Amino acid sequence: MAATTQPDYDKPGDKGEERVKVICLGDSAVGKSKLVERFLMDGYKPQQLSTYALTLFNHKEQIDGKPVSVDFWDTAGQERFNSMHPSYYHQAHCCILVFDCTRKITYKNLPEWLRDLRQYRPEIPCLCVANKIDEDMDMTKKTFAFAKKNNMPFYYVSAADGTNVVRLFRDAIRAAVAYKNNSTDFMDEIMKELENFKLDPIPSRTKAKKVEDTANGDNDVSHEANLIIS
Ligand SMILES: Nc1nc2c(ncn2[C@@H]2O[C@H](COP(=O)(O)OP(=O)(O)OP(=O)(O)O)[C@@H](O)[C@H]2O)c(=O)[nH]1
Ligand SMILES: [Mg+2]
Repeated sequence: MAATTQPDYDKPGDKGEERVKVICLGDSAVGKSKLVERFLMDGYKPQQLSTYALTLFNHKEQIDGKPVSVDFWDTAGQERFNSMHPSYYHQAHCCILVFDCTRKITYKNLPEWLRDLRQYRPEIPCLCVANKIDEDMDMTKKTFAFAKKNNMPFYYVSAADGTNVVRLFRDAIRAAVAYKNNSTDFMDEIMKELENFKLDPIPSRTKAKKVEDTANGDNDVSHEANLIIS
């Protein structure tokens, strides 16, 4: 489905639900699209062409018993070279900032992404993500100072095996809703939770993820659209 106008996130959805917008940022091929795919479809196909434009995925979720309609916006990392269209940032309530822990340059570029984001959305919560930990579990022993320095929650994840993906996206949605409702202490809560959070070894982790997803059974994609912005 193609659309030419942006949804208005200040207005409630068709059924009166809260609407939030979550954007993904980071270099090309860090796994932005695969992370969204893993969360929404609980699927992962190794190959995929670069995202060619903007894709918008809608997802319904219950937060504290209230229905929330979330739009995940996904764009291609290489757009940074032509500078990102301001509409991408417009009305965003939360950002997932991704790097590939097997490619140092993608980590080094994070400050630039953050600078771009802050130009348009100075206050929104931003979650920092090291993706592809399945390729090298030793990466989880490394400290990546960028997140701490910028006071961001930090997640080791893998779109390939699902590690931590549900947790990341749930936190992103909760942070987006909290931001929209002017609740300021939510990020501190996430930071505290993450301090006490340990990764399990791979086999049980993958199993646990499956059980969690089945139990919740709410990862349905009700809407996907390519948004063309002129
Ligand atoms: N091993 C491994 N490979 C991954 C993971 N996530 C993504 N990939 C691979 O990395 C490549 C790029 O993934 P995408 O999701 O298309 O990356 P992107 O950030 O959306 O890239 P652009 O759309 O170009 O900005 C694909 O070949 C994926 O299969 C992961 O967690 N582990
Ligand atoms: Mg993509």
